[in-house]
Amino acid sequence: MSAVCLILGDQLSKSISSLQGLDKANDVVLLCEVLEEATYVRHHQKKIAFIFSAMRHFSEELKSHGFLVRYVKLDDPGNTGSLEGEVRRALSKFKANRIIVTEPGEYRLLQTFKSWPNKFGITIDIGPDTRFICDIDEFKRWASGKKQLRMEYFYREMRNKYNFLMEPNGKPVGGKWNFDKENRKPPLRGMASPKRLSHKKSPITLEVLKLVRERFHDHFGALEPFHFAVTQSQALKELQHFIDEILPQFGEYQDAMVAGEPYLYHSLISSYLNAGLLLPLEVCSLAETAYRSGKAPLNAAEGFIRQILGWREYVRGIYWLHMPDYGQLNYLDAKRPLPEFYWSAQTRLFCVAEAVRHTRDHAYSHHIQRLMITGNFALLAGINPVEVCEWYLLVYSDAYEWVELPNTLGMALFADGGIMASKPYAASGKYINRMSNFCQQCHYDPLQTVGDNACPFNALYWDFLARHEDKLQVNQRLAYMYAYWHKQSTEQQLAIRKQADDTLQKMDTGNL
Ligand code: FAD
Ligand code: DLZ
Ligand code: SF4
Repeated sequence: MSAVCLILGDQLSKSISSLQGLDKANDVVLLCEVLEEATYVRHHQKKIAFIFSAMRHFSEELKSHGFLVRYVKLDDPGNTGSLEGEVRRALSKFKANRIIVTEPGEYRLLQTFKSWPNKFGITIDIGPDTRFICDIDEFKRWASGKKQLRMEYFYREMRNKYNFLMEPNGKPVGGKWNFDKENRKPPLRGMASPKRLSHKKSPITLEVLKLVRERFHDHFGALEPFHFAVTQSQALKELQHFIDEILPQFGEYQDAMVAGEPYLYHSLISSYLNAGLLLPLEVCSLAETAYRSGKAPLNAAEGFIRQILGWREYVRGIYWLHMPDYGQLNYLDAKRPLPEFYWSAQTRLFCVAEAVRHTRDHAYSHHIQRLMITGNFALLAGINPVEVCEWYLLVYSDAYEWVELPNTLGMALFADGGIMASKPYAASGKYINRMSNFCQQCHYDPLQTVGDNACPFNALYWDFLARHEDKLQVNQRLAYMYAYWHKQSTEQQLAIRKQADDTLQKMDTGNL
């Protein structure tokens, strides 16, 4: 009897645990394009095209390595539209008596997998997701007994354990663990994104683009131009291009934002890492080598490694530590519906419109735009976390719940009350004006808080602090801002709060 080994659309790595030890003559590897996964949230068109094309290329690669592969295309006759339906069909066709999978990236699918032994009356082996550096149980052990978790301490342990940027005496290279303060320069005048690679579209990709055009044209986002890498070798080329040409500037300008420049010095590798085309340890090793051979400064290499070895592993740990309750948290009781301009980009807030345009056109915007523009606005305006999280999960090509949820619900919205972040990432227009050139092109004035042309972020920022004083004033990191707020006269406070009310009303009626 044989086994059916289900590989999900974000598990496209030959080193994935479920593929190890398969009997190539009898066991069947199943990859299936199913409507359920493409529409449980209505993913961006580029994201669907990227995943389907990468899945089809991966299936060809597996066949060339001698695996017996069953690939079900979305339009194949008989496609049941669900993973469960496709596993059922494969079990029956190949008379298999065992299912093999790797831990999925989303809690809902883990529950589905666990229900299969009962449903199918056979066993299921759920192997660990070895594409991550830190095992889920290892993270749980690290977290256990700690009153408060902080990424920085987790990151230091990972640096030590995997010996990244360490001196032989066990001290961090450069004498510091973290060069974050050197990574916050505002953009220079005329700064533009370096040239990026675009990959020649294979017949497989062209066929997928046609399918997505036909079947998902009513989903958010522009399908073309389509520049994504869809194989491991293409993804490695992009990574090498980033390391050789772009990493040296990554450090200093990580937080900068420029109109018309979605990428700047970011690596654009998250979609590849999250789909299995790249592995985190190989990425970190290349960055360390660039530093050791004098090709990249320490603040760039450390900053980049911290994102992957630190943040990426940490958010995954937080997700699995707190699910399933995590997704329902709403510490600040935020209830407003998501404004229409998160889809249409039709707003006079230039920064938000620009971030939404980048997102619509590329299924990408960089971290600071996600956090300090669309995230910050949703936080200040009190938008319902469930709606915001759904938006983030569907619009970005790198989004899966394990990474999207802690970043959005925790880091951007503070809806977990401080599990992810030690204080809300709330900021006024002053921050956006400093870190971007957006305000120069905006209808609103970042230097004004009250009045017709005042930047909406300003009054919303103070109103946010005032609204949530009962919950936030104990936070030492906000003490300075509360002291400043209390120094304002009652008249000034009332004027600012009225301005915020008017802004929210304009938002609700589509006039912002
Ligand atoms: P770079 O800036 O070049 O960073 C290098 C790599 O570090 C990334 O590729 C990514 O793998 C990793 N990384 C950096 N920051 C984080 C982080 N906070 N969490 C996890 N990994 C990180 N990232 C996702 O991969 N998927 C998401 O769905 C996602 N949603 C986000 C939602 C919000 C509200 C915020 C604030 C951040 C989110 N992030 C998400 C994290 C981060 O914004 C993206 O990883 C990054 O923008 C991807 O672009 P890049 O590859 O050019 O990253
Ligand atoms: C995102 C996605 C999409 C759009 N389509 C599929 C699919 O048709 N088949 C599949 O196996 N996986 C797909 N995926 C990725 C899954 O949604 C992802 O594996 C889960 O969300 C777990 O992270
Ligand atoms: Fe955004 Fe305010 Fe600047 Fe306009 S003025 S771009 S709304 S921060």
